[in-house]
Amino acid sequence: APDYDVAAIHAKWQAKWDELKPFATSDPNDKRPRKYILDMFPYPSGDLHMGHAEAYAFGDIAARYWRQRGFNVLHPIGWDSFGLPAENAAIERGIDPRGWTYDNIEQQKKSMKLYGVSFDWDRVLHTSDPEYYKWNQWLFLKMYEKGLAYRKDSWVNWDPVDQTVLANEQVLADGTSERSGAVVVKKKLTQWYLKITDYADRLLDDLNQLEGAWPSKVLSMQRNWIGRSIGADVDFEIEGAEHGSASGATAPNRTVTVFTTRPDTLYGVTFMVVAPDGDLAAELVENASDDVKASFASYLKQTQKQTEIERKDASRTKTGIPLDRFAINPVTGERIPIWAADYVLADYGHGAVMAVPAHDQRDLEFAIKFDLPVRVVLDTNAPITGAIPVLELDENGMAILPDDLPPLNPRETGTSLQGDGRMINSGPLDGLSKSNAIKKIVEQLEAAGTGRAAKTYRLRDWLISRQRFWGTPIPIIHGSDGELIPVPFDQLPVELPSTEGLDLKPKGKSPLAAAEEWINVTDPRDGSPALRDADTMDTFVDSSWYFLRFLSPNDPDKAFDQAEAEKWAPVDQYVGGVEHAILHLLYSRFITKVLFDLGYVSFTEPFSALLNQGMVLSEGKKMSKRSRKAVTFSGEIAEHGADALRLTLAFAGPPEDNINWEDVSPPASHKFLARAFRLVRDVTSAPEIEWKTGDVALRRATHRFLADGPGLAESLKFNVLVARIMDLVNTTRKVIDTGAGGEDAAVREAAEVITIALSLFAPHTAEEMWEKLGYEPTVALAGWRKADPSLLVEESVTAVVQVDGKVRDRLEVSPKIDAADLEALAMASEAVKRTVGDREIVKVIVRAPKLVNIATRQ
Ligand code: ANZ
Repeated sequence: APDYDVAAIHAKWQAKWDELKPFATSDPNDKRPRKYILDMFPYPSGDLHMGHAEAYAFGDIAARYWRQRGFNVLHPIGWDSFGLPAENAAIERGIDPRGWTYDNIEQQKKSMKLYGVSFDWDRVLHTSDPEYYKWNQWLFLKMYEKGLAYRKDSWVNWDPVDQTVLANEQVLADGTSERSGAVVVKKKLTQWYLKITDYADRLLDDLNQLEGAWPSKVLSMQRNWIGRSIGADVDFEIEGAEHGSASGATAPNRTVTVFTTRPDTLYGVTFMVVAPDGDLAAELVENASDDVKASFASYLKQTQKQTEIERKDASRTKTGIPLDRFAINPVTGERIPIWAADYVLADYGHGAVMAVPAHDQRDLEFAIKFDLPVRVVLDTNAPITGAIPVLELDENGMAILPDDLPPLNPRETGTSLQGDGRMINSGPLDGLSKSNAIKKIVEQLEAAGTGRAAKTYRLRDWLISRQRFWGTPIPIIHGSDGELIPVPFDQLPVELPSTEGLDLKPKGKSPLAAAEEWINVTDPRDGSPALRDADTMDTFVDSSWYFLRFLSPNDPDKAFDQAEAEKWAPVDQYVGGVEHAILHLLYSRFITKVLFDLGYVSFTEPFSALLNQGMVLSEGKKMSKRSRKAVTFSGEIAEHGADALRLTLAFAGPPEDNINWEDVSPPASHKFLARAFRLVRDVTSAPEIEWKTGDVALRRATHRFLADGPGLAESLKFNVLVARIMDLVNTTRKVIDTGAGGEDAAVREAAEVITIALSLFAPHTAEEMWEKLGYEPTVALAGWRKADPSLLVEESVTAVVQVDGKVRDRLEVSPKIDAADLEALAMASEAVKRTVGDREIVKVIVRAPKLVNIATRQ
């Protein structure tokens, strides 16, 4: 359209929004109800890309929708600005990561403004600002006070490229680093951990609250990640070492506890397996013969080369070595050999397994390979339904079972016996089903003090130390006596030093350790020389609570204002990529629960609803930073304008689906916007027009749209809502061109409703239309109109029913009713039935939708 000047309209309204601040949320007297709509904040690596374009389009549609519904909407943005890309770029170019980071932030901020996102620009935060990371340190110290932050020495995931440790969550399924792509190796280090495992049950159980509000895929990924297993801990005595210590004395017995999900199989245990890399294995071989020690040492070396993923791979050929030590089965008193094998993991359960080869596939393969006994204790061929028969006992007190089929032999078939059945070879458990046997054996173990019901989780504590520069310094001082001294709260933040003279290159040790002036401090206890902790925090600490900082982003005295948190939080709608399904969301949920326990918030889940937008693909590939194709955010905006781009993304399909850029058309979106724009040009009536008049069919269409819109927006069916706007534009155009014309009141009404609805998707165009319609800015706060219920009922006409020429009934029917339906309705009429009685009907004449004439013979 000649007067639809895309560039001018965009520039004009972006400037107006900066001036009018219609999206600010700081007025304390604002009485509107509240909504908190949050987009996951970006990492400032270069300019925004198409993935951002999609996510921010959807978050903005939600924010703009709720404003139209009369809500005070908090829609903030900030930057997740600590992290490795900045540091790596700084190393590459020999510059300070600060410059790179804040330059990129400026660039992205500019792009967001060009995109017309309705952020509250008065609440911006950057996690790399000391004003922000001070509160990471505060949070850390609060958790340290509560025993939720601790240091331990253990095998950690080491990224050999980035030269830093990684959390378990940062190691991909193929054993590589999600950051650098390098194969992750194990390294023993003393590191800081946050005790997320204390919250495992709550993190799991509270997912039920999110059912239906979060994508089910994310819920199940979180459940699997936490991985709760229910079973029992069983204590096995370990016989003292035979090859005594140097003094010749035999080591005393000690107890080893194993975790099992199948305590019912305790009578089928024929050996024990411990993790080669656990403390237990080291202890068991301490007094061993030189032969055992040597073979153990070489097996340990071999184990350490394996990734956790490889060790968990069930298809691998089993390996292991006997430790020449023995354990005593607590219920049978049997003496069983102890082996070390890499399929047992040091940090799961207790790092030791009671092996039941008849019923566990890994144990069976191991037993077959090393010729260890296999004893079936659950007959999976035995019937388990029906009443449990009274069993006869043989001379050994074992039950004689009325079996049709003999139990299968796993050693012959190579397949362990799974499923339910009846216990055999299990003394007092014989004849019981699996679940009854579990109940009974756990009771017995508890009574004897040799075992107890127990749970184990896949979730590990959150390792937060990073040996890198560009992150939050850990606010701990190491005294010369090894004491850990928290930096006093009033000395926070512990600020990062300047990079002058610092070599940031990764070398396995934090670059901060070499910052002489920074690292050397005095011990707060006595003024003696002491050292700062040289590591920085995992940046997922920064993003675990940022949604709260937005509520009082400039508060110098506290992390966030509790009263504001009560008003706004939790987040009503969170929007972001599914790549955060585990890490960021799990950590935020954890920290929210910690803050709840500390009394800082009154809710236990941070994000009430979650939308994972799909990806924008080009030629079937993700258009991320790494594989960026010709399609760029800035390029698309320059070519089509923000509105056409946003509309294209919203119209492409359900927001959670991926979009193939080849399948969509920004030019078509532009054409539609121009068409909508021309409607407004053709409205010739004044704003103060008398409503409730004009073309009735158009009014019905407009009010049907008003009635349906909210349901579509709230169920995030944005694409359907766009299609409905397009329909209404077409209907209105027809009335202008071939019906009542641009002066008709119904045309103005429709055009105004279209403009308000379009403000969700194409806000610049909608503002210009609103102004052309004769209103002051801003259309963003115009308000969604109420549908008139009288225009929503379907139209009806009155059909007359005559019997032998006399009117007997009148029926309200649809004008579109067909003859057969109308005849059926007429025949079903009580009045007609009464009149006709048992007379014979000779003829029925139907003129739908107005008349039915029934002739009878007397
Ligand atoms: C005896 C048994 C018999 C087991 C049986 C299973 C089947 P999930 O379900 O994953 O929690 N296990 C325990 N600790 C282990 C470790 N550190 N490394 C490797 N495996 C370990 O698995 C629990 C089962 O995995 C436990 O139950 C134990 O084997 C094994 F017919 O105990 B079971």
